[in-house]
Amino acid sequence: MKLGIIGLPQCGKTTLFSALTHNYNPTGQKVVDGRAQIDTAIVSVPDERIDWLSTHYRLKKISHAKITFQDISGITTDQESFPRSLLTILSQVDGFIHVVRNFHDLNIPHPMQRIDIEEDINILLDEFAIADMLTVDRRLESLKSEWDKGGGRNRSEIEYEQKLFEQLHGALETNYGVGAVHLDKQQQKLVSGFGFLTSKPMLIVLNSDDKSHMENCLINTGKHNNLKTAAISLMSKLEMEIAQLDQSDASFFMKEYGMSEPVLDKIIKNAYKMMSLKSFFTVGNNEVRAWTITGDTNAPQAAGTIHSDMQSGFIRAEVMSFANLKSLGSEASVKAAGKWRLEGKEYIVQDGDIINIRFSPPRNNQN
Ligand SMILES: Nc1nc2c(ncn2[C@@H]2O[C@H](COP(=O)(O)OP(=O)(O)OP(=O)(O)O)[C@@H](O)[C@H]2O)c(=O)[nH]1
Ligand SMILES: [Mg+2]
Repeated sequence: MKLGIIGLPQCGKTTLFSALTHNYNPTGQKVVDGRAQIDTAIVSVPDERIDWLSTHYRLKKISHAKITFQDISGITTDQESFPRSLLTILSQVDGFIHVVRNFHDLNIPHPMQRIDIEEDINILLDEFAIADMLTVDRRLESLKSEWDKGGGRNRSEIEYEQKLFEQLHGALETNYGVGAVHLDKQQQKLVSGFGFLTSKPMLIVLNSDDKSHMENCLINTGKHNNLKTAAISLMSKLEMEIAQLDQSDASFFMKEYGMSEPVLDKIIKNAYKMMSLKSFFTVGNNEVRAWTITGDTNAPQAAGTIHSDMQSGFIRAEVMSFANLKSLGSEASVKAAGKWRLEGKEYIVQDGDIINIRFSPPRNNQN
């Protein structure tokens, strides 16, 4: 799972990135087109359930689910379109954390010399819509030349794709994101490789400098319809300073400022909710491990996140819920209460499921 931290210049992206990833080493830095810079760090998803499981099963090795954060700078208000390499980076993330400036500081220039949350959000959404429109139009052009040339693909296939991209064009023209267009499985396949920016979920983070600026999170994204957005407010600068303190000082300051949880927990919780993500657990090979899946993942697909052989050779999933295990105290009691289940291919994995996959290994690995 990769989340890109984006926003207008000097809105606080790097400050938030530092607060989120303070305990982790950046994995690398890439310079894109001179102007943009990308920092990457992989962090563990905090989850008390996995700690409980490791104590319960007396397994020392714990693997949390992982999230990659990328601090993506280089989106400006004075460029006609995104440089190609920046667009590639943006199109490869699973979701955006869109930082919006909500702090007042005369020493830090705002590109438009004013603070206006909704206007800033809409500037960036406009840029995303334009970038997607260019991609759609480029695809339509290449489909047209494919049609004109003849030979190659079946004409009905080309026509089918043309209709689809015209539909996307129409949606973008009327300020609907690509994500608002209902696509069937075949259409999703045709569209997925393009990484349309307006089809990705976006968590809007108002970067405030004062608690009083944090109250109202209801944001009007104006003319942009049906985008999958959610908004929260936080004080990135303070959060970054707190992230650098030791545990007891951090707790003191968090209490002082009425913060109920660390910034990493808050961001991840909201990102999971917005993207309908779930965690399931596996226990075995001396290890308790958490895995992240999207909301509608069935048992074989979940098995595939562990290993592709488990998906292709999927037979059944042994399932019990974390809540049942915790409240009943042992696997035997869960079984005795009839809450341990064998599930098949259609089963939609639930958040907190503890799963053991039964599968037949591929033939070439069998003796
Ligand atoms: N007063 C105040 N300053 C802040 C706050 N958040 C960030 N800053 C400051 O704003 C400046 C810009 O913050 P960055 O985090 O570097 O912003 P950025 O979005 O990464 O900037 P670019 O990468 O250059 O686009 C820094 O000097 C921060 O210390 C805040 O809540 N209040
Ligand atoms: Mg920065």
